[in-house]
Amino acid sequence: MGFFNKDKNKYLHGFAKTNDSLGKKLKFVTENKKQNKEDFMEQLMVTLIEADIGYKTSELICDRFFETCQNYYYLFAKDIMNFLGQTFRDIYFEKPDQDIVFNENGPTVILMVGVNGSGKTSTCAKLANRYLKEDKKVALVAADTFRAGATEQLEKWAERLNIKCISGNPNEDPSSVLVKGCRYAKDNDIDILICDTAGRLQNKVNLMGELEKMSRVVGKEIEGAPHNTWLVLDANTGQNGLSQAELFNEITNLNGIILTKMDGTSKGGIIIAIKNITGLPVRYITVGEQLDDIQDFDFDMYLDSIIGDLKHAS
Ligand SMILES: Nc1nc2c(ncn2[C@@H]2O[C@H](COP(=O)(O)OP(=O)(O)OP(=O)(O)O)[C@@H](O)[C@H]2O)c(=O)[nH]1
Ligand SMILES: [Mg+2]
Repeated sequence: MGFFNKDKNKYLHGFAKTNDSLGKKLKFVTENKKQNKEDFMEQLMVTLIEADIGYKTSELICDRFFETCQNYYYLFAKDIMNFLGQTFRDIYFEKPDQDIVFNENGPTVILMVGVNGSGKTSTCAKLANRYLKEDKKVALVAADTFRAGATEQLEKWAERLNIKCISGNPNEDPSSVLVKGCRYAKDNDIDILICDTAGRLQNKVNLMGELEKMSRVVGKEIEGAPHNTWLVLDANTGQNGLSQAELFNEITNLNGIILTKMDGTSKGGIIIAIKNITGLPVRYITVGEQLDDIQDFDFDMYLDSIIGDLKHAS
């Protein structure tokens, strides 16, 4: 087995459950030859919705698929999977992915936001580890001054990674901790400053207002900051993830999503739904609790996990 295959297998491991669910169900639907066209479309729709693709996007996929296929008298399962793959791709790339923003003239500030328990703090550590391996100088900011123990949690990760963590006091204004973080980063030639924030529900107006303030103050310290504001989204939250993405985006100008706990969900369809509805690209996925359990999101690999078995279809 060549290096690429090994790497690919490791990568596909992150989507193992998506493959088990969406991929296998699609294969089952497409290979079930006894059904008529209407039954097939209905089953396809149900399968897509069950995989968290959401009603609106599932309907779009079915419409596109129907349009493409209506000129064919008979379709082999392999062709159906091919058409579906192409439809997924068309929908995903309708809004082109923007690259991650890196600041050429100073520290790049990444603000991690999301609801409680989505994986923000541990993802800060995984990202830091990732950028350290790329020889970047990284520091963390513990701007979750709200939850008891949150600062210590990030400080522990920083200690493990042997990097600086800028922290505040309990209940200190998180914006003031961010200002300290930005100043430290400028004074110490930090390349990447990763800022953890407190978990907040997207419908809590005052907490969302606090996020807006945080974005504003870092912009006054470092030009263009925050260069990246990423919503950390638990892949298991299903359709609520869409509402999180939409509401956080209204307040903070998100430019990416990190999808966590992909190792625990079979519903990877949310990726297509988020991209279709919000235009936000998935930057990374996390697939476990270890520092190395973070992967770049690669659409081709993702698609391969869903329809990669099509060569075995008849
Ligand atoms: N299995 C698995 N667990 C994860 C993953 N990412 C995070 N977790 C776990 O999810 C739990 C919550 O993670 P945190 O990083 O503390 O989440 P948070 O968003 O900072 O939480 P709050 O600060 O309370 O809002 C922890 O037990 C993590 O180890 C993942 O990719 N896979
Ligand atoms: Mg946290």
